[in-house]
Amino acid sequence: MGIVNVTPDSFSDGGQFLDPEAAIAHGEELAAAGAAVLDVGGESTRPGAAEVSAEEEIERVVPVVTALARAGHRVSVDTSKAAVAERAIQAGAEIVNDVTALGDPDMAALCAEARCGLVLMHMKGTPRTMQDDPVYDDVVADVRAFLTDRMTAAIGAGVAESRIWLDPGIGFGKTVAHNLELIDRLGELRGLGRPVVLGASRKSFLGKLTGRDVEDRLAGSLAAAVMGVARGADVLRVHDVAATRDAALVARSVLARGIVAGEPAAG
Ligand code: HH2
Repeated sequence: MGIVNVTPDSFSDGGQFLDPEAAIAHGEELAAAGAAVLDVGGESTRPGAAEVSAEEEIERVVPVVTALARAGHRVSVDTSKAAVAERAIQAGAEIVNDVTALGDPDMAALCAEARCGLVLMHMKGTPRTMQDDPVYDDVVADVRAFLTDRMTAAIGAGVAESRIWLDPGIGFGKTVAHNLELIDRLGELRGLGRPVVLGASRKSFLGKLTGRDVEDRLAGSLAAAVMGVARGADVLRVHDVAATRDAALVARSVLARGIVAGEPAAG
């Protein structure tokens, strides 16, 4: 999943793709580099980010979703507002990526009606407050319980279970230790029976671990992606699609050793 941020203030590429033409060209590049899904977002969720009205978000994302969907790409819309999701779906988006996991009471019914995909992500608190000393009993158990509850709510509102993806929300109300534990124990979320999305690309825990600024976090991002693949991630939400594709392919090839092309399974 390649990230197309149509925002002035995203943490790593804010302002770079606010112009629709630039965002569309960027989406095309990510698709050519191997992205299977283009995730178009018009509101930053970084800690402390300013809120954006639905009208403003629609103005940012709809032209980009329209162009990328028309060009034949599979598009997801990264929004927590049902009004924005509705317009993006009309414009051709096939997936709603909701970082609030149905925080908008109209979101589940909309997705049920539209028969679109739905990504449910865990967040503790709101983007404004989420990094204020997050505490968990057991971060993986808490995230798993939250995602189970949100998945039940989505299904109850008529969303087909087969259309749901789950995401632990790396960096959303988590310390460095929480993020590392979630990646290491990602397999426990796969136990919920739905594809697991991992979004670690360029995030601040990588900066804390490596001492690198946001523009120098590719190596750290790739390490997180490879560990995610090793622990069972099905979808990687990333900025650097070409490099991540190669890293993920090699990691998956190692994991698939012995079960490719009729070779006998290694013991
Ligand atoms: N992370 C961000 C935004 N949306 N969606 C999912 N499913 N998973 C994530 O981990 C995730 C997400 C934050 O990253 P980014 O879009 O690069 O930055 P910003 O929120 O500042 O636009």
